[in-house]
Amino acid sequence: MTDPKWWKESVIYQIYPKSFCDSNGDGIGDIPGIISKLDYLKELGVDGIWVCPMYPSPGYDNGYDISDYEDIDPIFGTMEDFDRLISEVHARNMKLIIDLVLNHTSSAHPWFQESRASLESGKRNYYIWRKGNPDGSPPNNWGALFGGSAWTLEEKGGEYYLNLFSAPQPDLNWRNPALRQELYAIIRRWLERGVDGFRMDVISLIAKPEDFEDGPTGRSGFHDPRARAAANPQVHEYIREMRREAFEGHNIVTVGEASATSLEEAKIFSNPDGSELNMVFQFEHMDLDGGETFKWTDQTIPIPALKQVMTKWQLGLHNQGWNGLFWNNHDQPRMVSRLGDEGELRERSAKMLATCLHLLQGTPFVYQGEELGMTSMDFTDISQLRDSESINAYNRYVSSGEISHADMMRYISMKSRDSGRTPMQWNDSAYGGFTTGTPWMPVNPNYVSINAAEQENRQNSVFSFYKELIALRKKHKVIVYGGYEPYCIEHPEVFSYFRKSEAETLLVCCNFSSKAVLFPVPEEFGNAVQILGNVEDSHYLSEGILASFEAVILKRNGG
Ligand code: TEU
Ligand code: CA
Repeated sequence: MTDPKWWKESVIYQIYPKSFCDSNGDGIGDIPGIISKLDYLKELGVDGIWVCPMYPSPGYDNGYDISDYEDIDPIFGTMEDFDRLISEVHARNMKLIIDLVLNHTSSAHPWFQESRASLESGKRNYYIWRKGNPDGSPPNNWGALFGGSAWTLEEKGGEYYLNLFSAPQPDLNWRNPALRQELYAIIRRWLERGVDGFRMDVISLIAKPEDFEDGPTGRSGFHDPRARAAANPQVHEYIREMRREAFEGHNIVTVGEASATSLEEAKIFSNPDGSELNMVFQFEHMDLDGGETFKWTDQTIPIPALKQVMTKWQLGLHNQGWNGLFWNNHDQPRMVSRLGDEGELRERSAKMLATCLHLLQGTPFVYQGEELGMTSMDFTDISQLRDSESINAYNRYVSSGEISHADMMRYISMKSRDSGRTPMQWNDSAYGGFTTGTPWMPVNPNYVSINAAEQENRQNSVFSFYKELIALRKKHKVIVYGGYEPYCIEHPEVFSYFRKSEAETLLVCCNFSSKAVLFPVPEEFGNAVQILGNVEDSHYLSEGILASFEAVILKRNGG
């Protein structure tokens, strides 16, 4: 069962517009900047791009707080610029996926302004309002992801509104059919404009449980309500309705950000019958360093657990759903810093990580700079940070004396979203060629050696390796449609698996260790051919030795 689809055969490039390319020297990336780099993306070989939100926004959460769903924020350009982006992307035979944030709006959105104005407001039910407890405390002990309670008291009317992320991001009330219809109409208008799909922000959280019960609290003193919100079956009713009312009849791709979602739920979201979304981003592998419970530590990702989690999602969604594959995005520090090497073996480890991800089943996403092996940032001072999540956490834990300044800056460098948001490193001129002005956030000083200009035409660069990997996907359909079978799952350092179809069998071996290791060559691969690797002369086939951070892809002889 292969069920061919263009979005299964694609590789998508993620752009965080604020940090991609600034065309007018105001220090903020913009749409003309993106357009100027489309040839670079074409050269890389990607089939489409996903651009993070560019709607008008107060910018509390860098655009994930939308105040108008149907316009472009002036910091990024105009609607004409956006239309030009669509046609320039299409002219290069690529697809454009935009980000839709339908779980919440900005508190500056006119709907919320109207909703908060009075208890009788016609838009009151666009958001979720509840009375506090008799003692005046919030309705329950849920915490907001970026700190504090998930409930904010509105003086006027004396009720609390729900905000799962932060007070400036009030949650929409999906129980209200009028609200849902407004959202579907917005989607239809973007489709008319010509976009090719949507990445749907925290779509798993749109349906809230009716009871709003307290839950167990964590170190923050609050209950993290995401798993509860994600487990509400009504989410599927809403998504099915949205598909019927907004997506039907369009050859688009829909990618659900499935925050706090189980495998069983993900199967429903990405059901191959097409009744909901096309694929999901799951986060279990991202949370293995403690992120899900408390991210401000120096815990790292254990390789055996990583292999188990990836294998679970590979086997679990095979023929029953579809994985959006990623190591990096705008909410994550750089994977080469988390699991690879920032020093001498940076390039080799970046290529190993790429191999491991791109050969899995699913649609690979490349986050800007990943194709260069860009690293996380070493932040030393809070003034260098921009993300409310990190700033709020710093203020809370350092001022209370729970975590020292030095430790917190180290945790922030290792774990914060800002670590993945430093501007794209284009060349070795000032600010990495990102801007001619002053960048909105610091550029990683390693741009002098790590940059696109240095890598584009160098044959053994990370960039060239990504090109090869992306091309390989077009050549070997087994990468897209074949089955996944783990190999030596108990090995502590090597992540290895087969990809199998009737025509071809591949073996992928990725050494996540900084040391050389012995790793058995399967008998039927004795006379296999290596189709890609990241080490010049590999001793794997001949001696069963994988060098530090080595990755090899072998093709079994005779299919
Ligand atoms: O993220 C949702 C989410 O739950 C996490 O990825 C979260 O941001 C991260 O674990 C915190 O460290 C989405 C967007 O990708 C993110 O940028 C937004 O801030 C968030 O939703 C709210 O819209
Ligand atoms: Ca700009």
